[in-house]
Amino acid sequence: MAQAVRVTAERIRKLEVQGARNVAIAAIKALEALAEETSARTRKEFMKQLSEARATLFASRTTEPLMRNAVRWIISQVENSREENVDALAEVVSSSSSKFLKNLEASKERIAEIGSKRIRDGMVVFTHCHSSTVTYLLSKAKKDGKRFEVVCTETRPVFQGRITAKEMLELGVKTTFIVDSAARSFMRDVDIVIVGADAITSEGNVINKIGTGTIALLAHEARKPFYVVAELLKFDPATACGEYEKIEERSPDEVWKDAPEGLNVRNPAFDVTRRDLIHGVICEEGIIPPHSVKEVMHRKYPWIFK
Ligand code: RUB
Repeated sequence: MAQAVRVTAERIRKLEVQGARNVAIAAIKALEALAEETSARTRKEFMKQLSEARATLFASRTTEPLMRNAVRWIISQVENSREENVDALAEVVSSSSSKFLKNLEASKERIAEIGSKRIRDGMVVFTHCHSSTVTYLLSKAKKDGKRFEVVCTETRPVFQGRITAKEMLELGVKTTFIVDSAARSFMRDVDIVIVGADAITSEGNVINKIGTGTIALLAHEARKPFYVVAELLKFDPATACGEYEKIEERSPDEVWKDAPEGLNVRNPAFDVTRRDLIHGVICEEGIIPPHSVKEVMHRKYPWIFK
């Protein structure tokens, strides 16, 4: 097993790399490193190494279809190539990786461009956890001269909300930091809720950090618009074939390290937000209703269904 892949998978597992986009980017870079350092002498050996890398990366976090789509697509480009020479195959990994990363970057820019228009002067924006897509959108709004405030949750058990809070402060955005269970108390004072996504299912439900589903219900109760910002490649094609998106369950130690013996401590990392609670998915194709994501995928990324 290539060292770069092993190290990356471990960093992803430990949350040293966090958020669906960053996880996907790290996995792509690990494949690039594998291709650069490969000891394989034949096409067969190289394909075996790629397949082992795929299994290791997929196992690092369960609920990350963007990472799976990226790794699958890059490996499929190698499979489709007729090259026998390992250097040439490594070059396919490198060029496909660059192409995927470029597309990911373009999507991020487009999402920020579209989504930042929803931020109006004087708004209070509520967000949960840390989504690099959300914070990039907010930084674009700030650069465009919008004046807004942010309320963000700390996001138990591992406090990714602190990353969001620090980024917002660095941007010069007035930010209020709350415990997750205070969400309802603040919902009536905000104007819009914007969260990221880890996965979008074929029904248009969204999977994001645990607590997102509750926040969507609170937004519904308070009649506040609830938006999800996500690259379309967070869609999981397996859900169109009947699979459920698996929800990663992490170590109970993250919740309570020295919990009393016999106590059942559970730590699901994500939850499902039903599509009827979502105002719109802000993606690279515009703001679309969640139930139409699958159709848009058929048009824009048909390879995903193969
Ligand atoms: C992060 C999380 C983020 C999404 C989207 O969870 O739920 O909202 O991954 O992030 P964790 P991005 O911290 O467990 O990875 O927009 O950066 O892809």
